Amino acid sequence: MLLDNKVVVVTGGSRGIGRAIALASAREGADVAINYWRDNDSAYGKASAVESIVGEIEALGRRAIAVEGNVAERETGIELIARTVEAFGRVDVLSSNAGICPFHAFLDMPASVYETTVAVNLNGAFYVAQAAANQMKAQGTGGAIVATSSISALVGGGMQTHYTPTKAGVHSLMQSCAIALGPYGIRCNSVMPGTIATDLNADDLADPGKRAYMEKRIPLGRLGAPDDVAQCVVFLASDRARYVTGASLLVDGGLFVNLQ
Ligand code: RM4
Repeated sequence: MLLDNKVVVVTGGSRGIGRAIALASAREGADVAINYWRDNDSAYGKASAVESIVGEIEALGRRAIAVEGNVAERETGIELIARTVEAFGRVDVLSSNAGICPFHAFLDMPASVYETTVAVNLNGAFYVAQAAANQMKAQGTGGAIVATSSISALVGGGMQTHYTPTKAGVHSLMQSCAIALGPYGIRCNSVMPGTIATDLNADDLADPGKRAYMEKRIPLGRLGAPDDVAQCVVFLASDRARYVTGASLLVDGGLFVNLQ
């Protein structure tokens, strides 16, 4: 068990990649604290998925709590860590995963779309990492932070001019946190998912032409699945990556390198 009796915090853990990370962590022996943002659930026109994920983790014989809050607000991270310690006594791993990507053209993008995307994806990642790292430092036994950056940290998207800078920022945040937190034995790394089929891009990929174009661009010939990313997060969170910090891991089926 790669995360045996560890306590793992996952932001954006009720759906998509975050849900897969929460389940994969539980399967590897962890107890899990899940952050979710009910407004975001409704933004996808779905009832909150958080109740089912807690039940699925408990069915694996592990403990789970769910804490609602928008990570863009600094207090959410502080409350999330406090509730986790209250429930499980400690925090060993943070999966800083919460993120949004409301595809939108650049020239007429409202300030609200840009500012909300930055607030959730970048500010949220900063605040939650800071809250988790302070708890890990106080515990004195190190820890691991794995942020969900993106292939979009490295390349652009014409409908993602608000989003790609935040993913580049998350990547850079982990590099700097690796330096700041190394003295406390806290490792900081990021995963860079490619095109993973989730709610985040369901509307975008509902266009058969767009989906076929992306699949054709990927050497492994398929879109990624959330668990493809979750397995890499578990590795970076585990002791198998004990000498890995400040690194990033592309999880993209070869998409990034495929020029021709
Ligand atoms: C990723 C990448 C994918 C897109 C998601 C929403 O960073 O750009 O292609 O589907 O974001």
